[in-house]
Amino acid sequence: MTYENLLLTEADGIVTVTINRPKALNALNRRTMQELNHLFGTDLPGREGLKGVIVTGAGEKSFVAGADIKEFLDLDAAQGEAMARYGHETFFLIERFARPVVAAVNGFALGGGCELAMACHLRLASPNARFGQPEVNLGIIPGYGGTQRLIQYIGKGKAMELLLTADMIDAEEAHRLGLVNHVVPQDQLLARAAELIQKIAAKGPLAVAKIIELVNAFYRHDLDGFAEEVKAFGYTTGTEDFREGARAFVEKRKPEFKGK
Ligand code: DAK
Repeated sequence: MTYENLLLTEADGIVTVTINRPKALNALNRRTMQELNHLFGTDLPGREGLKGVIVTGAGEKSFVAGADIKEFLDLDAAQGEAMARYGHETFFLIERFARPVVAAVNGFALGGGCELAMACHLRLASPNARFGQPEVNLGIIPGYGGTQRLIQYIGKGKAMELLLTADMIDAEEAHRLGLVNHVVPQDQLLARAAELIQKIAAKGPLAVAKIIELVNAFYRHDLDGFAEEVKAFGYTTGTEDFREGARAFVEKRKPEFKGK
């Protein structure tokens, strides 16, 4: 697939994905959702040497200002449901991706933009970032997981308030509530996101993938997270990486994990 709305760069094993529709404040139109789906579902999973992915928005004003409102003026109920299903599938690909995905939130993260940031594993935000779910202003509800993931990060009471009032919160408030991991000056956002991924890349990759799976399992109704942890612990105990990690500790050296 050729990417029209995503800019992709790769350095030191990290792929940076920039949503690139600055004239529309990087709003997610259909094409951009298809590109994200293809990227996380097909292009990136088998990529050799991939340490992690950074997701950001073009320019200094906006991460993603929502789904593209201009595209859903004529939607009917069936089309809306199909779009939501596709959006969920796409954001699950990100949430369940086996390597860390870090959102570098460089401005507005509204509606679908806030939902995209929440589907990532970690969030760094610049001080000008603004988060919100303003869908009720348009007479709709969040359709890309916002009613579910916002509760996971900030709890029911505050999530209910933001979803019902459409209020925006700034980066500091988002940090205080636990929606954002760190607030970082805008010119350092991508470098700090890369540092975070490099830090995780030094750990056992199979264990990292399992942790992502298990943290997500807590929120799934079809899985018992504790039972999954028992199985995954057995699995990681049986890996060469665990033997290397334990041996390196005893020998007082850095481990060299092979992902086996
Ligand atoms: N979609 C399309 N264009 C957008 C946009 C958006 N979400 N947000 C901004 N733009 C465009 C503006 O129309 C404007 O374009 P021109 O008029 O110049 O052609 C350009 O970006 C610059 O925006 P402003 O001139 O408004 O810039 P300001 O600095 O004055 O204001 C703002 C920035 C972020 C406060 C403002 O643009 C704004 O309120 N934007 C809309 C925020 C919003 O309501 N976002 C949508 C949330 S609802 C669904 C699944 C999910 C969703 C929907 C359906 N289905 C499954 C069916 C999700 C919905 C949402 O995300």
